[in-house]
Amino acid sequence: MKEKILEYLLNHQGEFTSGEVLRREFGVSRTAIWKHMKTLKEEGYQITSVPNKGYQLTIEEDRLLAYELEKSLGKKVEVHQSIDSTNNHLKRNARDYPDEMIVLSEEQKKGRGRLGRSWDSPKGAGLFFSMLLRPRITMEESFKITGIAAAAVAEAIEEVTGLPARIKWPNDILVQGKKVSGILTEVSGEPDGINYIIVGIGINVNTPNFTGELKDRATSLYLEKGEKVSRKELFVRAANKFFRFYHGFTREKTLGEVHGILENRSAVLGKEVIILRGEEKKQGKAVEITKEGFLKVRYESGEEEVLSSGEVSV
Ligand code: BT5
Repeated sequence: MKEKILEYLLNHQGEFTSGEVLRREFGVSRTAIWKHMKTLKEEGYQITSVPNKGYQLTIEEDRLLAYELEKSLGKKVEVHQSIDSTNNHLKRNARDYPDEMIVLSEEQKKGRGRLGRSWDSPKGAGLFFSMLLRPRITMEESFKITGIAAAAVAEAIEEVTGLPARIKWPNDILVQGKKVSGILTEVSGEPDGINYIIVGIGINVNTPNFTGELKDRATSLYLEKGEKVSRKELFVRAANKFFRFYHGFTREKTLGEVHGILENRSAVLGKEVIILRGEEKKQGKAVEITKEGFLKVRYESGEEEVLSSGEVSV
């Protein structure tokens, strides 16, 4: 019912609709209408109510609306105004939510990076979302999901903004050498089979500035392009691409075209890199992105190593 009322208001933007009209249209009491309006307002919809006139919905530009995103993607989408972390939210609800469900939030109070690091998620300017996946793959294969997400985000950024997006293996997207997006893939399961995977993606879209430690290392699409970028368009494109690559992978069990994207867009390939493992630091040259999406490095000794995860700095 709530969705039906929302759709009605969306179709009547710029005008007031009285409670009585809605009551007749949907055959529910005015108290029920009032309660749905209250819920919609709590969900972040800007609804003005004026006595004797009724309700009016105003959609701000580039507002993320679950109803609209669901239509564009054909998947279940939830949009929160504020949340601790979209990854945490999916983890808490993994049992009840459908496969391929997507959760976005306008801000995150405890946005997470890898290894207990944090992800800056200020209100309204970015895209912070997580996807719940239940593929029939092994724990080892699940590593490829990060590469699939990175390829999708990098291509989507370039197609929507025209900015060159590079992938810093394994989970960062850079524009002009600065981090614009990060991916956090979390897996629940056993070595031979997984329960679910949560892929969380953060993109600095219209973030106006960065302070502190992020000042020199982070950037946003707005800062690089010099104009605002549509979060809606970027999200739909990135999610559609992700699912196209992901379905190809679960069908074929290979990365397919994603491998080429990881190679061509790599920010580390052919470069001297430092491999960080806890306290240990090793220097080597990034020589290959393998068909599995792993990074092959060659050390000064001539010894080579294939990394399936980890931390690399250029
Ligand atoms: C990541 O970790 O880059 C993964 C980030 C994933 C964020 C998404 S948002 C939706 C979903 N819900 C979550 O709670 N998380 C996911 P890592 O490689 O560990 O990088 C973390 C480091 O990036 C931090 O230590 C900072 O140095 C830097 N950083 C933090 N916030 C940033 C931002 N907004 N832009 C660029 N760099 C940032």
